[in-house]
Amino acid sequence: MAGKYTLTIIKPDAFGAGKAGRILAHLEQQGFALRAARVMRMSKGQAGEFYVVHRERPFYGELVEFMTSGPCMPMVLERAGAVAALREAIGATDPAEAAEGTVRKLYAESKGRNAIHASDSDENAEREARFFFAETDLLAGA
Ligand code: FUP
Repeated sequence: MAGKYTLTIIKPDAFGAGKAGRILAHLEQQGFALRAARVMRMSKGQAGEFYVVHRERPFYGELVEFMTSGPCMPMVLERAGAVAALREAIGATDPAEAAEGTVRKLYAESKGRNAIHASDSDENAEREARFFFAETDLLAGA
């Protein structure tokens, strides 16, 4: 799936505030096509594993708490140059630093509660898509 696909998550702050539809519409307007989606509440184990690269960081515990605090919406999106395009569309980690018109500028509350996740490389997009979706779910959207 390299190149064309990326993995995003509408995080519990945005999902719980009823912003999922607006965020997806915003991304569709920028050329992203929805290829797989689910609504789920992550377990502590799942969130801890998903963010394992951050396990030594001071915010790790808070991040796992937040990601398990309510339902979220993982999705696979397709677009040319998907990973870089989505990183640009979501904006900086801290919404106070995010560019105008980005998802985080429009919808995020804070650096910790920042509305959306996006894979940062093709390799991680593949790993993260497989974390949430079965092979058949991914094939269904192909
Ligand atoms: P991003 O790729 O923009 O989502 O940011 P990172 O991968 O650096 O961080 C992952 C998540 O950890 C962020 F979305 C929010 C959280 N985080 C904090 O809560 N505090 C920080 O200082 C950095 C990240």
